[in-house]
Amino acid sequence: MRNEGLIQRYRKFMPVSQDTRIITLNEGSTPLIPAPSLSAAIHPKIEIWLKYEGLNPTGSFKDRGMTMAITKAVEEGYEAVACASTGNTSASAAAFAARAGIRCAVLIPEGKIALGKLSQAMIHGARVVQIRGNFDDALRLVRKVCERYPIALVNSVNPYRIEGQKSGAFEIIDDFDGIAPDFQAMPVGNAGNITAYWKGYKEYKAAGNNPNLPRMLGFQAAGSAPIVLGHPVDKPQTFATAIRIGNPASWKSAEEARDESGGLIGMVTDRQIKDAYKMLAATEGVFCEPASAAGIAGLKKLSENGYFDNFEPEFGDKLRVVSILTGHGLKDPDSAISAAEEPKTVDAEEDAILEAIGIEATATV
Ligand code: AN7
Repeated sequence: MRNEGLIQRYRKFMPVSQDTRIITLNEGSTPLIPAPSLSAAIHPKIEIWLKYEGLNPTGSFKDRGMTMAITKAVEEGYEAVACASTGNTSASAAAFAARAGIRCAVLIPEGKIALGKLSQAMIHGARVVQIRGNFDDALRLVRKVCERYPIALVNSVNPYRIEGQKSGAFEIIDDFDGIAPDFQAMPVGNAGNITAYWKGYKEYKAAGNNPNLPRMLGFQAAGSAPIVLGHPVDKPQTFATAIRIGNPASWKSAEEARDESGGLIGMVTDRQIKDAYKMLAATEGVFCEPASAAGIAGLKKLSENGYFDNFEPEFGDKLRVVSILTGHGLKDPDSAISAAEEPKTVDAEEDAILEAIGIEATATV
């Protein structure tokens, strides 16, 4: 059947009526890819699957929430939307607003968003404002402006964003023929996504689709880990700019997801994130952006600390773990180029090429 987007696919779980004009880019239905090399490298008892959210239309999971948020903004008569963003929300908001034919303004922290994301917001025609401050400053400001003017706020504090994003959990359960994974690992920034997935798993269970629920494993970057530290971080730092957030809006509901599921929210260093980012690309052929690799970095850390030794699989012979790869690697080419080996430049001659590739010039096939 043709993919008509996630609102249509999961219509009975979405706040729409017969008359709602659905604004969609055919988002969702992203692949769940097995990761045998990573699984073997991380723990013999676990089976890791990658939910490749980078294959959404604007290259990140934000499209799930945005189709819903923009659909409702249009239904409620708004002619403009706005958001604060570390990049992906702005790209998605700009695209869906363009599709709906309404205006969009985005506030981003100056100099701290990946090139691909900035290019998206610009080409879709959003009014892009860079502020001399961080994401938390931007969110505070845009909330104020949207309270005062007829502009819909499309950050994940908008409840429709969560409604759309919960569809990721439905897809995972459907792909596993009605069983939720034992664990779900993911990055945590503003904490909307962990909130949404947990809501999705619970709602789908209540509707009789899955008998079980996963333990939610969220990971923040060590320089931006307010939930782990238990207090806001004034000057959040991390090379994973998508999750450079010091005061998450959905802090409380992230803690609920953690506690109700029997999971945890931990932190990983930039070094650990970078290693996981390279490992995903080099051993599984899956290219995600740095923040997205925080889930895999976290799994590796937990495994090294003996965490998985405490659990036995309930279904099947391995513990099933889904890691949400929230954004595509092409969002942030600068990070890839700086993390990988530089290309060699040689003369246009056979010998020079063979030497550069590492083949003996005298060898014959
Ligand atoms: C790739 O775009 O907050 O915990 O403004 O882009 O739901 O915030 C992005 C967040 C993870 C964290 N991975 O998700 C924004 C923004 C990627 C992201 C997160 C983001 P939340």
